[in-house]
Amino acid sequence: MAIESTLLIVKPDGVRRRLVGEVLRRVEAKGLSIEAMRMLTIDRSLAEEHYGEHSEKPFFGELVDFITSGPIVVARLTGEQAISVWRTLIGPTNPVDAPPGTIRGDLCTVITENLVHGSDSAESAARELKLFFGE
Ligand SMILES: Nc1nc2c(ncn2[C@@H]2O[C@H](COP(=O)(O)OP(=O)(O)OP(=O)(O)O)[C@@H](O)[C@H]2O)c(=O)[nH]1
Ligand SMILES: [Mg+2]
Repeated sequence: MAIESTLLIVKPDGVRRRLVGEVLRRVEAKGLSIEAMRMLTIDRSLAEEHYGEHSEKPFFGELVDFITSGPIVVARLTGEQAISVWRTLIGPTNPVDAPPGTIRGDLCTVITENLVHGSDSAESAARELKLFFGE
């Protein structure tokens, strides 16, 4: 067993489209535990820090505009190999390529408005959980 924790974000499109419950239903049905959760609207400086690895990319401005455009839901998920399990539930970055059965494959079509975020490694999970939950 390798119990891990990871960061979930339901992005502003997910909140606007009333898909928070649908996302959390899938998380819980899979067997991950929601150990902490809150809703907030993030400012540009937190968004730029969270997505710092993409600061030189051409889509960075659009990404920061979008993630700060309304309330998001953040949660700490814990369970067996939670980091990769959560990424598998989400599906590939571009919803056009995401297979049915994944959150992005079932529920969205546009790469910027791809509904949810999941930490992509143990290092990212530790860094991102500290940003949003201080631990
Ligand atoms: N317009 C555009 N947006 C992109 C592109 N690549 C990534 N993004 C956006 O930037 C976000 C972060 O990119 P990545 O970290 O590489 O993708 P990800 O890990 O699947 O997505 P997150 O869980 O949001 O971090 C993605 O969720 C997309 O919304 C791209 O080529 N074009
Ligand atoms: Mg990412």
